[in-house]
Parts: sequence; C-alpha cells; structure tokens
Amino acid sequence: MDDLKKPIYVTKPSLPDLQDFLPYLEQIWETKILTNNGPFHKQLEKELAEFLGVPYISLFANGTLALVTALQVLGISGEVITTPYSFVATSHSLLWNNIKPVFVDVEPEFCNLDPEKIEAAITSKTTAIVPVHVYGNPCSVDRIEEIAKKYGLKVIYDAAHAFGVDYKGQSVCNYGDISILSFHATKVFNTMEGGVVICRDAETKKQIDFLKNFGFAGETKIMACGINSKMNEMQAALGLLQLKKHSSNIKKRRVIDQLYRQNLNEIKGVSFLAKPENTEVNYAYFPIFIDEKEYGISRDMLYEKLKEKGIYGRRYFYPLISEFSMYKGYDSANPDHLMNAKEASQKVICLPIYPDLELSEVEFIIGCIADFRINTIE
Ligand code: T4K
Repeated sequence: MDDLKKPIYVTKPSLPDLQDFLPYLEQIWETKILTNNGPFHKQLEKELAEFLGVPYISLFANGTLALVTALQVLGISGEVITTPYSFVATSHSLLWNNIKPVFVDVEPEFCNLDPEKIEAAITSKTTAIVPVHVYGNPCSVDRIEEIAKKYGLKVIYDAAHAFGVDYKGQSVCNYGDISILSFHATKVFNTMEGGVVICRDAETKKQIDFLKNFGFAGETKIMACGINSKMNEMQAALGLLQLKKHSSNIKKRRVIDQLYRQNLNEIKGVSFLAKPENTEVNYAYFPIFIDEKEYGISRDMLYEKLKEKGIYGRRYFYPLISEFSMYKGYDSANPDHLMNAKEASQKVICLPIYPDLELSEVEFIIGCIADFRINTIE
C-alpha cells in the first residue's frame, strides 16, 4: 500500500469560501460593531433557533463557558450526577460552580450515562444530572426525565457533540431543562470557537444573557457574578455562512460513515456503535473499539501504527475524566463502579471523519486497519 502524501487528522474544520466571508468582514469594519450582541449575533441566534427547532438560544464564546453558565443560571449546587466518559470540560464546569461531580457508569451500547445506575447515586445533596450525548448519539432522555421528575432534579445536557441531531422528530436539545452545544473548530458545526445555551423560556434566556455579560442587568445593575463569555461578531458572521453549508456537510459525512460501516464490519476484533433508533444523527465521530484478543494487537499499538502511516485518530475518551489526578480522589471515581466506561476508554479510537475527507483516504484507513490485524486465533 502506498503511503499518504499528507497526514490525515481526526477532523479538519469545514470553512466557507473566503470570498463569501469578506462582505461580512467589510460590514464589521464599516460599522465598528465588533461584539456585545451586534447584528450578526442577533441574526445567528434567530437563524439557529429556527434551524434547530428550539425555543431560546444564547450564543457563547465556547461550549465550556456555556455549560458553566447553564449550571449557574439554574442555581445548581451540592452534588451532580455525570459521566466519566466525556471530555474533561463536562466535569470542569461543575468544579467551576463548586459542585461535586458524582460519576456513574455508562451503558455499553452508546457509551452514554446508564439511566439504570443513576438512582443508586442520588443523595440528599444531589440537585441535577449532567449527561452527555456522546458522539452525538442521544442519551436515554425519556428515562432520565422520569428519574429527574421523581427526585426533583434538573437535567442539563452536555450536547457538545449533538448539533443538528433530532430524536423522535425534534431536536435532541429540546430534552432536559437546558442543553449546551459546542461550535469548536473540531465540531460538526464550527464558528472557530463558540457554543450555545438552549433553554425553554424567555426569562431564563434573559438571565443567561446577563450572566454571559459579567452579570449586568442594565447599565448600573449587576444581578450575579457573571463572566465574559460573549461570542463576537466575526464568529457570529462565520456561523451564518456555516449554516448554509451544514446540510451538504452532513451528506458528505454520511457517505464516509457508510463506507466505514460496510468495510470495518468484515474485520474481526473491530466493532463500532450501532445507529441509534428514532434518530437523525450528525456523523460527528466514527469511534471504533478494538478487542485485542480478536484483533491480535492492542488498541494503543494500532493507534501508534496508524500514526506511523500518517493517520491521526484520537482516543476520545481516554483517559476517563475520573482517572485524571484532580478527580480520582472522589469515591465515585472508583473504577470498580465504572467498568463499562473503563472498557470503552481502553478500546476506543475515533477515526477521521470530516466533509473533505476523500473516499480514497477512507479506503486507505480501512486498508491499514485490515492489514495491521494479526491472525493469532484462527
Ligand atoms: N463537552 C464535551 C462533551 C466536549 O467534547 C467538549 C469539547 C466540550 C464540552 C467543551 O466545548 P468547547 O469549550 O471546546 O467549545 C478537542 C476540542 O478542543 C474540544 O472542543 C472537544 N470537546 C474535544 C473532544 O476535542 P483536542 O485537544 O482533542 O483537539 P485538537 O486541537 O487536538 O484537535 C484535533 C485535531 O483536529 C487536530 O489534530 C487537527 C484538527 N484541527 C484542530 C483544530 C483545533 C484542525 O485541523 N484545526 C483546528 O483549528 O480537543
């Protein structure tokens, strides 16, 4: 097999044509409105709410600050049940709010928080659940809602991966009290950096908008210790253009996803997640899981061998959040209670998937994974 001419990374951000962006920049330069709820910011909030089919959206500088503020606006405190199988920002946002994370294991099918293990972790201090729609696949939202109702808990979804994902005919972000999205460069929809909080009512949006602007509720009044997490006009303008390309990007991702599924299916020791039912997915990631016994070499060895070939997958999510030094002291970080998360974390590699990835490159990646397998057990 020939070597690649250029490396392939886990993702490559999609951008609009530069020519199309210039008129937006000209307007910014002319009006000198750079930030603080300018015209592009207002327009993007409106267009995104329509596009996603959600009631209220507040734009943010990034997904992490969106999550920090979502917890703040709902007054979440004490203990919060969450997943160890996520990007560290999920738990960091709890610590920023002086909240204790309580880790609960994931289910093996989609690596999302296991609803059947939530109740055992609820104490008198529990105020909320923060599940993650990992890789964009919806959590068991109905079951989580049932549990939250029973115990009077809030649900804040970290939907950082789930832009444009619909579940049972509506945005997955319509479930729970609040959802957040990330528009980071590596995400399905990017504004270079960025994010949103999606909430249910106008009053909560108003409070969120105060909190992301230092807590100012008018020129001379502060309602709380807010932070500066506003999205600027350049990012918002980019978002408006990105929205036009989104559907065609998803189509390109779907073709890549299909090619991986059809071919990796044939390779022993390699498995991948099923397509979730009743869901319009966004093909944000393509995680594979390596069974060392069947595949013949370990996940880490495959990861290194792929790199030698110029293929830079990522082990999202290894290590688990609960394994980082700042988290591993919590009782709930005990790995004996997080067996499914641990197993997924030790087996996973996210393969490259992005709209500009050529199908010949996908075939090359598949070919390498097939070639590296060692026939030790037949
Ligand atoms: N919750 C969840 C569940 C999340 O996954 C995240 C973020 C958040 C919350 C927080 O949202 P933000 O505050 O980030 O909006 C990346 C991202 O930095 C992070 O946004 C993301 N999750 C996480 C899963 O992945 P890295 O350190 O793996 O990214 P990096 O820089 O190594 O990029 C991966 C590859 O992408 C590079 O090898 C090349 C390519 N790339 C990357 C960037 C940044 C480009 O081609 N261009 C670029 O500009 O964390």
